[in-house]
Amino acid sequence: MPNLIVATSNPGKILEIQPYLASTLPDWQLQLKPKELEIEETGSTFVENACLKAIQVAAALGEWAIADDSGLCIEALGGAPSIYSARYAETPQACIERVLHELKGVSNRQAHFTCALAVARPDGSIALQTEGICPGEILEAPSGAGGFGYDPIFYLPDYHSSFAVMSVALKNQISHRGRAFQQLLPELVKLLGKRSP
Ligand code: ITT
Repeated sequence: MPNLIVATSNPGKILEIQPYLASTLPDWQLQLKPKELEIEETGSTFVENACLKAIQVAAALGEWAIADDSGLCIEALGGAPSIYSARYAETPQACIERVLHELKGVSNRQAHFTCALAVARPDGSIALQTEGICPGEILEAPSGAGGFGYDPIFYLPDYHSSFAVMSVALKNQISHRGRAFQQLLPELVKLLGKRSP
């Protein structure tokens, strides 16, 4: 079986990405990026960082690779934390606390998540890239224990709940990552569906 390297170290992302790839590319072996292969995210956009991760992992291993760069953009904070979402504080819990502190007394709670996906060939060139967005609101306090990252404070008015209350399956249907995958998968099947190693 040919290998597709999932170029992430984030367990929350892996849990969400795996079902898409496993059902779409059953003839491919999904492998995680080796932990010691660290990529510096020096891009200035989600797409640039997703491409950087996919390119460097593919080129280092000589295999196909897929990468996700994502984050939360909050209107009242001028779009922050954006591409710095993972680095906004020391831990995911501290990231949430920082956002809630910065939004204390702020009535505009509009925000969106963005997810950029990039697929690189074994020679390190980009084959596919796409982006998905999911609008929502920032809660006053965390709600729910599921998901990862900022999920407990990201509220979906249409579903009357935060991402952290939803099943992975429902989150995947409506999330930024889900939307990015819905665009990517038909192209990915055309590209890799019938390919042998
Ligand atoms: P990799 O680079 O190894 O994939 P990372 O966590 O560093 O892992 P990013 O640089 O793309 O990845 O940062 C994404 C951050 O954005 C993530 O750590 C969360 O804080 C946040 N985030 C992205 N998608 C999210 C989601 O679906 N739910 C909650 N938080 C999310």
